[in-house]
Amino acid sequence: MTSSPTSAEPVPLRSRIGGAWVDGDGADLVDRNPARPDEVVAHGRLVGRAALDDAVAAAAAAAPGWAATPFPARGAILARAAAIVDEHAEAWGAELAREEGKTRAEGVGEVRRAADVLRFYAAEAQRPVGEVYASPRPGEQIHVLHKPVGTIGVITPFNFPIAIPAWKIAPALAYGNPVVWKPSLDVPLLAMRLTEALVGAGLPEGVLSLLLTDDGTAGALVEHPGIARVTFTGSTAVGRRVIAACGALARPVQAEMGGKNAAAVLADAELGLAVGEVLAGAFRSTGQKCTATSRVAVTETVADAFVAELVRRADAITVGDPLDDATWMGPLVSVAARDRVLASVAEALKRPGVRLLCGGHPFEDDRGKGAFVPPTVLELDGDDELWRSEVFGPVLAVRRAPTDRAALDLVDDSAYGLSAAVFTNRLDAVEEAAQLIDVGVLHVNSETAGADPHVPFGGGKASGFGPKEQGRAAREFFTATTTVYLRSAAAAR
Ligand code: UN1
Repeated sequence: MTSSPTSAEPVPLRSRIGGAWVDGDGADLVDRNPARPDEVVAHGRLVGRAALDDAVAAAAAAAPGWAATPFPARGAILARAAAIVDEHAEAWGAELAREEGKTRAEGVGEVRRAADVLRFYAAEAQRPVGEVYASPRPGEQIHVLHKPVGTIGVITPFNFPIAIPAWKIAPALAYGNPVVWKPSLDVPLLAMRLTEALVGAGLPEGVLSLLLTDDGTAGALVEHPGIARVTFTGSTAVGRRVIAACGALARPVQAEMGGKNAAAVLADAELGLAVGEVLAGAFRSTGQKCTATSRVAVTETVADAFVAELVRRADAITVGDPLDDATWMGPLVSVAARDRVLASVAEALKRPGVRLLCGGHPFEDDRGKGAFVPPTVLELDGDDELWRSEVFGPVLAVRRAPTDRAALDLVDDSAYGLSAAVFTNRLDAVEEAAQLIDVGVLHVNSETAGADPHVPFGGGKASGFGPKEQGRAAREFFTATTTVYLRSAAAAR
């Protein structure tokens, strides 16, 4: 592995409570580089329950003023934050790569994506803010107002340290709500950077608090009496606990959870394209996307050619330091994640009908000390745990199907329902896939991952709960409607 171009002093980490940056007084928070776990990227201490209460109180105090701030003025703050994020895209993208493990190019791309999201919601101020319906009664109109709901509890995962927070926090703020945010402790530095951008853009005191805190305090945030709604992205197991806690309180919740996304490669597919897209879907961000491609169903007539090319190209992927421009795939987020992924591959290989086509073993060179796992492809003869359970790493399972229709059925055969891809030029097969496959996002001739900022995102079944994210869909979750029957007294007489 080549050496890192930077290994700066650890950055001091701080939470933001109300209007102040605060050093925690709880447990140590050590943010390590998963490529070289000895290297500390950032360092600080956690805050606890008292900080949560302070943050919620500050949000409550700031809520009326923020709701009353004209929408265009709120939008202007988000637009300034977008500019600050863009200005720092290179530096923060490299920090993202160092703390999370995705490549520098992906890190910079993600930071720019966060800026795009902020700009989208800044522009919400220029779009309609409600609806007007005709009334059956003379002299009356029916207006539907979309109003702020109160303080939003935001819980975000490690895998998109700035983009996912942006697409929750930007709409929450745009529609007039304060935010109390608990990010993944694997990526506190980028959480601090997004907060810096929003504070630097002039967000009033108390409107956004960032809590670098433990899971216990995150649970208390979900149930805190001062929180109006909760938006969560993370695993299905944790998401279900968040949904249950909110359900008991009749508190609206938006949960974006796991995936077991599949691609169908049909008999007429352009195989070079399909291989490239499946590799990107499976191995970009080291497979750590809820939208990652972790299964492929390929129609028998093209299976030999597809699998041979897939394995040849997977084996040729350059795995190494995310800051090295020659690297195509970096490490997993942590050594613990590496051990978990390698163990699930080793377990799978003990079962009949599971064959390793490439990867699957730890690296024996320097990379063995880091959180690296090689791109791993396995072929399954039939149903297997690997077809059902999310691994959240660079592990791809392939199955052959006797017909195109059988390949689509295999794609739909999942408890999850986030994303799918189909490779074909047949319009009737696209139509069949769209009707048949129960997913929130379907890609035709492109990888299962990816989400543009202006269109709805999210899935069903074990993948998602509550209103969709992104674009205008977000408004449903971050506002409450009041239907106003509006009649003048003169018309009523
Ligand atoms: C993408 O595919 O670019 O946690 C976005 C995740 C999703 C976002 C995926 N919420 O991976």
